[in-house]
Amino acid sequence: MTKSRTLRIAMTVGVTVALAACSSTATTAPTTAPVVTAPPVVTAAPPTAAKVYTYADMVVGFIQTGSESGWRAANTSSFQETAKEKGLKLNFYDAQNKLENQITAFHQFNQDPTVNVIILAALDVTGYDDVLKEAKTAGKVVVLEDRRINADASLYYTYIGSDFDAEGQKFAAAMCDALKGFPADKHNVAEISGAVGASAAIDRAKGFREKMGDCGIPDPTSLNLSQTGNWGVPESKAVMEAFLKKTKNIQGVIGHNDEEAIGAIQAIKEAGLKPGKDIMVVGADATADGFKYLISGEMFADIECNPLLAPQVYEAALKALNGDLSLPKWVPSQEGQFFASQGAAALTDILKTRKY
Ligand code: GYE
Repeated sequence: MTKSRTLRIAMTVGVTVALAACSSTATTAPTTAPVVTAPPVVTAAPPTAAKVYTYADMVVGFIQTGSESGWRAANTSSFQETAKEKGLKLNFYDAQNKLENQITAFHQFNQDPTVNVIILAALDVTGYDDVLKEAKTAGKVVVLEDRRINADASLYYTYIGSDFDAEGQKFAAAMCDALKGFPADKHNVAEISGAVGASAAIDRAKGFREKMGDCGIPDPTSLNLSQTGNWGVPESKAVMEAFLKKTKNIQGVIGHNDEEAIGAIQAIKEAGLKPGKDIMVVGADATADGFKYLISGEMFADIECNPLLAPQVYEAALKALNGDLSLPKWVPSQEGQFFASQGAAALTDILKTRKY
């Protein structure tokens, strides 16, 4: 047998032995079965079922804008009445229309270990990032109601509120309808806008400008006929008085809420003009006060904005407490619009069915 063959055989035997040795426990049955003590069976306690939150467990820190309008009063009532109905604890804070107050309250709710849900009606579209991040770190559920903000969507669960851009487009469509009887070159519309910085005002103004061209309405800003009325009657009346002192060549006015439209109507009448005839007025919110001016014919149209958001908002917060994050980042409110042309009797009947 040649040397190389002997070497090959030796090598084969060596490798075989090595493999066998590696798996010796597998091929050589032990002479006595080793006593294998099975590891102790740990009967883990059944996983504790995750807690299922109910409204009784919900403690809400609600940061309201203030009490600037009939719409706001209805919005506040919705949260207070629904909290009682559902048996949740509501810590209500009125920021008196000051952003700094909202930030302070938000921080305090973040520090309160009993609060598990924070609801914000934002005065402004910016300025909340720090307190939102603090809330996230503190594990609070945050829901935006009424107004959207410009913040990272991961910092809140969802926003429940109106499509204000769509409302602005409804302003324009209603005003185009109202001006049908006016010459094409007599479509000058004044704008009394909501509080500066509020998403409701920003987006209603934007929506109006997207559609005003449909009937040749020039941009109120280009006519120097656009100014905030800060959601209130007195300031809006003064704004309209100033507009009318500047020019009588105004055929329409939009108020971003009913109080602003009513202030404009008061100024129009005191200037000896007839609202609903000389100057067409469109408001928003469709509150009981707005309805009165639809019924009298002094307001041509009122664009509805739903303040009764509490049931939806509390339901969303409870979902989040129970880990259900399936809602979209925005849940738009459902709303319509009303016209003087529906007639006083029909509008009076509708008003009887409304809560605000
Ligand atoms: O139109 C106005 C209130 O954010 C939709 O704020 C709300 C607006 C509403 O002051 O009346």
